[in-house]
Amino acid sequence: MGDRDSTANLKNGRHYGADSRLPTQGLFIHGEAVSATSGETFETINPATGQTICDVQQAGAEDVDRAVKSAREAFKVWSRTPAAERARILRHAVDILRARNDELAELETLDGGKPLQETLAVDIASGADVIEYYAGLAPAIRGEHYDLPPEAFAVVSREPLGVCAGIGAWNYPMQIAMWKSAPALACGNTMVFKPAELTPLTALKLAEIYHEAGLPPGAFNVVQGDARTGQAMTCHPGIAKVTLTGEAETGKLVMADAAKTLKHVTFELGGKSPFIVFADAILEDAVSAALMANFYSSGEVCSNGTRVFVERPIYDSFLAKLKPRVEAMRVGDPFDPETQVGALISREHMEKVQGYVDMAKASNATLVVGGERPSDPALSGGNFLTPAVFADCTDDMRFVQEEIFGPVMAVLPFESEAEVVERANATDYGLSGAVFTQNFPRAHRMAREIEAGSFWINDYNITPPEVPFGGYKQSGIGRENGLQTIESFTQVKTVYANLGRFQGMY
Ligand code: TXE
Repeated sequence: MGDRDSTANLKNGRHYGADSRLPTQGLFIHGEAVSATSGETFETINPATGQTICDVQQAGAEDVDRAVKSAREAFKVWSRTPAAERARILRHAVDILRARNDELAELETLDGGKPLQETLAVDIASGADVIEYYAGLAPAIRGEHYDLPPEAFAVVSREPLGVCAGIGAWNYPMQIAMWKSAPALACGNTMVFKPAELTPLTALKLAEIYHEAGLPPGAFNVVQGDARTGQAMTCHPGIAKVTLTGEAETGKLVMADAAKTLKHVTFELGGKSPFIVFADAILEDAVSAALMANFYSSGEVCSNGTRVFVERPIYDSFLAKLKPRVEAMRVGDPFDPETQVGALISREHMEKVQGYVDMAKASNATLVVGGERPSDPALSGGNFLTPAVFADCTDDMRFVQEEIFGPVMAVLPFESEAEVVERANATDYGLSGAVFTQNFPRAHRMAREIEAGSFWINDYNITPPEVPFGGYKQSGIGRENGLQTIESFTQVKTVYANLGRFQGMY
């Protein structure tokens, strides 16, 4: 994929641009780029132009088997590597990631259509921070000793699981690869990772960087492909755990396949989260946060607060302040540093989102702004939609109940705290939520009452590595980040030692 960070490769100061074309991409197995044996390829398309970036080789079952066998070999070495050494290698990878932040951000923008102003600031950095966090924890992974008088003791140790499968979604491709591999590798596991077929490129860079940092060959392998490749992983007997980021329906399919060999699973799935604004909120902050909670990454964020509940007394003023802010948002070329709303991931996904917009227009909801294809002919080849706001929504509307995963905000009035809690929880999802209020007791009552794995008070979508992230109900199983995640990438062994003679019963 082009020469790495050689300045000669820079074109107007960039490694990648809207017109970048790359050679065919393959897999990364046992420390090197290799070709798939399936013979099948698929294209990865630039969402902002509709142009093909490159062909990518589809990994078949035999390729997955090769990757798993390589990872099992690597596990013998990596699981026996001292934790301090594992930490050093992971920290070296962090240094390389940070040094190559801009190059990797440009590649993420090329492949995913997200604005460079986002990928430069968040996509690589938020992953590198998590790798750094787990590198720091690796040497602290320990067991316990129990003295069992008169002549025994027990030792409880934490051991890695083995080969883990990471399966990523397309909205934060490299961050997801880093959030899944960091705890896995810190705990001494090895990983076979499959990025989403719509965004295959940056995971290969992560594999190269891990290898350059000193990870043993096979400790982090990358296979490419669609659900078929994913299924070859979730059914593979050599995989001990599956960690998936994707839709809830995909989670159910993966859980069923993983069950056949009783694999450990962690799922980060979809959401339709409540964003609740009380009359005593700082209105300007609530409006700014609602914009970020609905339109960041063109709305393609699982934890977005897409059901915006506004207390009746400020309902009109909230909308009055919101509308001009949305109208002013800059939709366009994601490589333009001024662009705030980039392209949706694919033509198919854009049409799905447009379908929800049309559904909302046909309902009794009021279109406040947006939901159109931009008029600029230069954008006609890309998957662009202007950010949409619908007001006067009701809970029974399909676009209010279902995850759209695009720039569509639903605003709903409410009269009381008890009412909004009941309505906010009336969903099969439970990923996130937020409240904007200056009333301290009420803020904490809402945090307690809302059924979600992450809840923000007067903020939104802040996910530091120290705290766990994940969903209640059908938004997921398990957590990513935080201390608890060490437990989901290790297993506990109890060793009981008898210092005396065996005391038989017979
Ligand atoms: O998901 P898909 P997408 C969710 C987000 C949205 C979805 C969008 O809410 O619902 O992800 O991402 C592979 N066996 N989150 O469209 O289609 C597939 O190839 C094995 C939540 O990519 O579910 C891809 O790599 N694998 C998240 C991956 O699963 C299968 C944050 C996801 O595909 C498979 C970001 C199968 N049967 C997005 N079917 C969070 N909660 O943190 C598909 N795949």
